[in-house]
Amino acid sequence: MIQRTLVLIKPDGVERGLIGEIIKRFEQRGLKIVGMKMVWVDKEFAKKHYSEHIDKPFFEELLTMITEGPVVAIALEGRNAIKVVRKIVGSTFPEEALPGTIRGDYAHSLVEGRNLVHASANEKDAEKELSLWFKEDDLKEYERSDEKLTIGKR
Ligand code: IDP
Ligand code: MG
Repeated sequence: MIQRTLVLIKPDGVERGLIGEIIKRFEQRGLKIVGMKMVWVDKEFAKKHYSEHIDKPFFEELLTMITEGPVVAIALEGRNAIKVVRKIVGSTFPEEALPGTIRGDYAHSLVEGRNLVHASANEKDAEKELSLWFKEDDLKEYERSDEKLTIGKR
């Protein structure tokens, strides 16, 4: 199934100079970048993005973390993109994340919610998050030259 999903390079990823390293991993895996921008969101916006966590004890910390600097928002497309992207990102808690994943290679502990990246968890979240972060026009349709091999027929 061809899916689209949202990835955020969180402020800690941007501030540590890991934008290129992180994007490279999705790109080289064959996922197509269909939208990308840098944004510095406010708490109101952050509350919408993290609305599912409103009752969690770490909610305030989460809002502080995601608003402490600019983030890079990326819309990715590919076959089973949601699952593939979550695998590339690795476990929420970096100490559990396997080497070879983004969190497993560049983070070692969840300090104040910082684990470099966000990735949509399922189809419903992907749809909600993509429409929050991107306008329809921001997402581009084009062909990657390798997509017959990596995406296949639609
Ligand atoms: P995910 O990002 O791997 O999908 P979620 O459970 O959806 O993980 O949590 C969203 C984000 O909230 C995490 O990526 C992390 O930044 C933060 N977070 C999760 N659990 C904790 C916690 O126990 N303390 C502080 N922050 C947390
Ligand atoms: Mg999540």
